[in-house]
Amino acid sequence: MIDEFHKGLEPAAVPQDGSNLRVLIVHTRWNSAIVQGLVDGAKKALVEQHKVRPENIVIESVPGAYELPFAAKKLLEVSQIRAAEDANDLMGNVNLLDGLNLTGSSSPATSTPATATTASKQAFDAVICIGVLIKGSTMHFEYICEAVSQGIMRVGLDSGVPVIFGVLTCLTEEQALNRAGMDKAGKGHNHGVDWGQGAVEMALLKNRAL
Ligand code: DLZ
Repeated sequence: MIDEFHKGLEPAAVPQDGSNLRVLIVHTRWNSAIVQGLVDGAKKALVEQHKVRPENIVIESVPGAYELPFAAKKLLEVSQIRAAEDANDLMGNVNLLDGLNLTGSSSPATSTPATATTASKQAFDAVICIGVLIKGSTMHFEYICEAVSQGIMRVGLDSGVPVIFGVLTCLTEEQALNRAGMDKAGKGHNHGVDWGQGAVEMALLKNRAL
Protein backbone atom coordinates (compact mmCIF):
# COMPACT_ATOMS: atom_id res chain seq x y z
CA MET A 1 0.00 0.00 0.00
CA ILE A 2 1.29 3.47 -0.86
CA ASP A 3 1.38 5.94 2.00
CA GLU A 4 -0.93 8.88 1.49
CA PHE A 5 1.10 11.64 3.11
CA HIS A 6 4.63 12.57 4.11
CA LYS A 7 6.27 14.90 6.50
CA GLY A 8 8.14 17.23 4.16
CA LEU A 9 10.76 19.64 5.45
CA GLU A 10 9.37 22.97 6.61
CA PRO A 11 11.51 25.74 5.01
CA ALA A 12 13.88 27.58 7.35
CA ALA A 13 12.67 30.91 8.72
CA VAL A 14 15.29 32.90 6.79
CA PRO A 15 16.60 32.31 3.23
CA GLN A 16 19.55 29.91 3.18
CA ASP A 17 22.16 31.17 0.72
CA GLY A 18 24.41 28.36 -0.46
CA SER A 19 26.32 30.33 -3.11
CA ASN A 20 29.63 30.03 -1.20
CA LEU A 21 29.25 26.37 -0.31
CA ARG A 22 30.86 23.25 -1.75
CA VAL A 23 28.85 20.07 -1.34
CA LEU A 24 29.71 16.41 -1.83
CA ILE A 25 27.01 13.91 -2.79
CA VAL A 26 27.98 10.25 -2.38
CA HIS A 27 25.41 7.80 -3.69
CA THR A 28 25.07 4.05 -4.08
CA ARG A 29 24.70 2.04 -7.28
CA TRP A 30 22.37 -0.44 -5.61
CA ASN A 31 18.77 0.43 -6.57
CA SER A 32 20.28 2.92 -9.00
CA ALA A 33 17.10 4.16 -10.72
CA ILE A 34 15.52 5.26 -7.45
CA VAL A 35 18.83 6.58 -6.15
CA GLN A 36 19.23 8.70 -9.29
CA GLY A 37 15.83 10.29 -8.67
CA LEU A 38 16.92 11.17 -5.14
CA VAL A 39 20.26 12.57 -6.31
CA ASP A 40 18.44 14.71 -8.89
CA GLY A 41 16.12 15.99 -6.15
CA ALA A 42 19.04 16.92 -3.92
CA LYS A 43 20.87 18.70 -6.77
CA LYS A 44 17.72 20.59 -7.72
CA ALA A 45 17.26 21.87 -4.18
CA LEU A 46 20.93 22.86 -3.88
CA VAL A 47 21.05 24.76 -7.15
CA GLU A 48 17.54 26.11 -7.64
CA GLN A 49 16.50 26.82 -4.06
CA HIS A 50 19.85 27.63 -2.46
CA LYS A 51 22.06 28.95 -5.28
CA VAL A 52 24.83 26.39 -4.81
CA ARG A 53 26.95 26.66 -7.95
CA PRO A 54 26.67 23.44 -10.02
CA GLU A 55 30.47 23.27 -10.36
CA ASN A 56 30.68 23.20 -6.54
CA ILE A 57 28.63 20.03 -6.31
CA VAL A 58 30.84 16.94 -6.50
CA ILE A 59 29.13 13.61 -7.09
CA GLU A 60 30.75 10.24 -6.39
CA SER A 61 29.31 6.73 -6.33
CA VAL A 62 29.96 3.64 -4.22
CA PRO A 63 28.66 0.08 -4.61
CA GLY A 64 26.18 -0.14 -1.73
CA ALA A 65 24.92 1.67 1.33
CA TYR A 66 27.42 -0.07 3.59
CA GLU A 67 30.24 1.75 1.75
CA LEU A 68 28.74 5.23 2.22
CA PRO A 69 30.35 6.17 5.57
CA PHE A 70 33.83 5.12 4.44
CA ALA A 71 33.58 7.04 1.18
CA ALA A 72 32.16 10.12 2.89
CA LYS A 73 35.01 10.11 5.42
CA LYS A 74 37.81 9.59 2.88
CA LEU A 75 36.52 12.08 0.29
CA LEU A 76 35.95 14.68 2.98
CA GLU A 77 39.49 14.21 4.29
CA VAL A 78 40.96 14.44 0.80
CA SER A 79 39.07 17.69 0.18
CA GLN A 80 40.42 19.10 3.45
CA ILE A 81 44.00 18.13 2.58
CA ARG A 82 43.69 19.61 -0.92
CA ALA A 83 42.24 22.83 0.46
CA ALA A 84 45.12 23.11 2.95
CA GLU A 85 47.67 22.48 0.18
CA ASP A 86 45.99 25.10 -1.96
CA ALA A 87 46.11 27.61 0.89
CA ASN A 88 49.80 26.79 1.37
CA ASP A 89 50.51 27.27 -2.33
CA LEU A 90 48.81 30.63 -2.24
CA MET A 91 50.89 31.67 0.78
CA GLY A 92 54.05 30.43 -0.94
CA ASN A 93 53.31 32.53 -3.99
CA VAL A 94 52.95 35.75 -2.05
CA ASN A 95 55.88 37.92 -3.02
CA LEU A 96 56.40 40.78 -0.66
CA LEU A 97 58.03 42.79 -3.47
CA ASP A 98 54.91 42.48 -5.60
CA GLY A 99 53.40 45.84 -6.31
CA LEU A 100 56.72 47.71 -6.23
CA ASN A 101 56.99 47.31 -10.00
CA LEU A 102 60.79 46.90 -9.84
CA THR A 103 61.01 45.80 -13.46
CA GLY A 104 59.18 48.79 -14.75
CA SER A 105 56.75 46.47 -16.48
CA SER A 106 53.13 47.41 -16.34
CA SER A 107 51.93 43.82 -16.83
CA PRO A 108 49.52 42.57 -14.20
CA ALA A 109 50.34 39.90 -11.62
CA THR A 110 50.55 36.36 -12.98
CA SER A 111 47.81 34.85 -10.84
CA THR A 112 44.58 34.05 -12.64
CA PRO A 113 41.58 35.82 -11.22
CA ALA A 114 38.70 33.61 -10.18
CA THR A 115 35.81 33.72 -12.58
CA ALA A 116 32.16 33.09 -11.94
CA THR A 117 32.49 29.56 -13.32
CA THR A 118 35.71 28.49 -11.55
CA ALA A 119 35.02 25.53 -9.30
CA SER A 120 35.98 26.16 -5.71
CA LYS A 121 38.93 24.32 -4.16
CA GLN A 122 37.58 24.69 -0.65
CA ALA A 123 36.92 21.66 1.53
CA PHE A 124 33.39 20.31 1.43
CA ASP A 125 30.99 22.24 3.66
CA ALA A 126 28.50 19.39 3.76
CA VAL A 127 28.13 15.83 2.57
CA ILE A 128 24.92 14.11 1.46
CA CYS A 129 24.98 10.30 1.55
CA ILE A 130 22.24 8.86 -0.65
CA GLY A 131 21.13 5.25 -0.92
CA VAL A 132 18.11 2.97 -0.87
CA LEU A 133 17.97 -0.12 1.32
CA ILE A 134 15.10 -2.50 0.67
CA LYS A 135 14.34 -5.26 3.12
CA GLY A 136 14.82 -8.82 1.91
CA SER A 137 14.04 -12.09 3.64
CA THR A 138 17.14 -12.24 5.85
CA MET A 139 18.61 -10.13 8.65
CA HIS A 140 20.97 -8.39 6.18
CA PHE A 141 18.76 -5.30 6.00
CA GLU A 142 18.81 -4.76 9.77
CA TYR A 143 22.61 -5.07 9.99
CA ILE A 144 23.23 -2.70 7.09
CA CYS A 145 20.68 -0.13 8.30
CA GLU A 146 22.29 -0.07 11.73
CA ALA A 147 25.85 0.12 10.41
CA VAL A 148 25.10 2.82 7.86
CA SER A 149 23.11 5.08 10.13
CA GLN A 150 25.72 4.82 12.91
CA GLY A 151 28.58 5.22 10.42
CA ILE A 152 27.15 8.32 8.79
CA MET A 153 26.45 9.93 12.15
CA ARG A 154 30.02 9.17 13.24
CA VAL A 155 31.58 10.78 10.17
CA GLY A 156 29.61 13.94 10.85
CA LEU A 157 30.37 14.13 14.56
CA ASP A 158 34.05 13.20 14.18
CA SER A 159 34.71 15.62 11.32
CA GLY A 160 32.55 18.51 12.45
CA VAL A 161 31.14 18.67 8.94
CA PRO A 162 27.43 17.95 8.51
CA VAL A 163 26.74 14.63 6.84
CA ILE A 164 23.14 14.18 5.76
CA PHE A 165 21.54 10.77 6.18
CA GLY A 166 19.94 10.37 2.77
CA VAL A 167 19.31 6.66 3.00
CA LEU A 168 15.82 5.29 2.55
CA THR A 169 15.25 2.18 4.66
CA CYS A 170 12.17 0.64 3.08
CA LEU A 171 10.18 -2.52 3.52
CA THR A 172 9.15 -2.58 -0.15
CA GLU A 173 10.25 -1.12 -3.46
CA GLU A 174 6.93 0.68 -3.65
CA GLN A 175 7.76 2.58 -0.47
CA ALA A 176 11.10 3.60 -1.94
CA LEU A 177 9.54 4.80 -5.21
CA ASN A 178 7.02 6.79 -3.22
CA ARG A 179 9.72 8.51 -1.18
CA ALA A 180 11.66 9.38 -4.31
CA GLY A 181 8.56 10.95 -5.87
CA MET A 182 8.55 8.22 -8.52
CA ASP A 183 5.36 6.35 -7.65
CA LYS A 184 2.81 5.74 -10.40
CA ALA A 185 0.08 7.68 -8.61
CA GLY A 186 2.33 10.74 -8.43
CA LYS A 187 1.49 11.26 -4.77
CA GLY A 188 4.99 10.70 -3.43
CA HIS A 189 7.53 13.22 -2.30
CA ASN A 190 11.18 13.30 -3.34
CA HIS A 191 13.14 13.25 -0.11
CA GLY A 192 16.29 14.15 -2.01
CA VAL A 193 14.93 17.71 -2.07
CA ASP A 194 14.77 17.72 1.74
CA TRP A 195 18.33 16.42 1.94
CA GLY A 196 19.63 19.19 -0.33
CA GLN A 197 17.85 21.78 1.79
CA GLY A 198 19.13 20.19 4.99
CA ALA A 199 22.72 20.14 3.74
CA VAL A 200 22.73 23.90 3.04
CA GLU A 201 21.07 24.75 6.32
CA MET A 202 23.51 22.64 8.33
CA ALA A 203 26.58 23.90 6.42
CA LEU A 204 25.54 27.49 7.12
CA LEU A 205 24.92 26.60 10.76
CA LYS A 206 28.42 25.09 10.99
CA ASN A 207 30.00 28.21 9.50
CA ARG A 208 27.92 30.65 11.49
CA ALA A 209 29.82 32.97 13.81
CA LEU A 210 27.83 32.80 17.03
C1 DLZ B 1 24.15 -6.80 -0.37
C2 DLZ B 1 23.15 -5.69 -0.43
C3 DLZ B 1 21.78 -5.97 -0.38
C4 DLZ B 1 21.24 -7.35 -0.25
N1 DLZ B 1 20.87 -5.00 -0.49
C5 DLZ B 1 21.28 -3.72 -0.62
C6 DLZ B 1 20.35 -2.66 -0.74
O1 DLZ B 1 19.13 -2.83 -0.73
N2 DLZ B 1 20.84 -1.39 -0.84
C7 DLZ B 1 22.17 -1.11 -0.84
O2 DLZ B 1 22.55 0.06 -0.94
N3 DLZ B 1 23.08 -2.10 -0.76
C8 DLZ B 1 22.67 -3.38 -0.65
N4 DLZ B 1 23.60 -4.40 -0.55
C9 DLZ B 1 25.04 -4.07 -0.68
C10 DLZ B 1 25.70 -3.62 0.63
O3 DLZ B 1 25.34 -2.30 0.97
C11 DLZ B 1 27.24 -3.64 0.46
O4 DLZ B 1 27.58 -2.96 -0.73
C12 DLZ B 1 27.80 -5.03 0.40
O5 DLZ B 1 27.40 -5.77 1.52
C13 DLZ B 1 29.35 -5.01 0.34
O6 DLZ B 1 29.91 -4.39 1.49
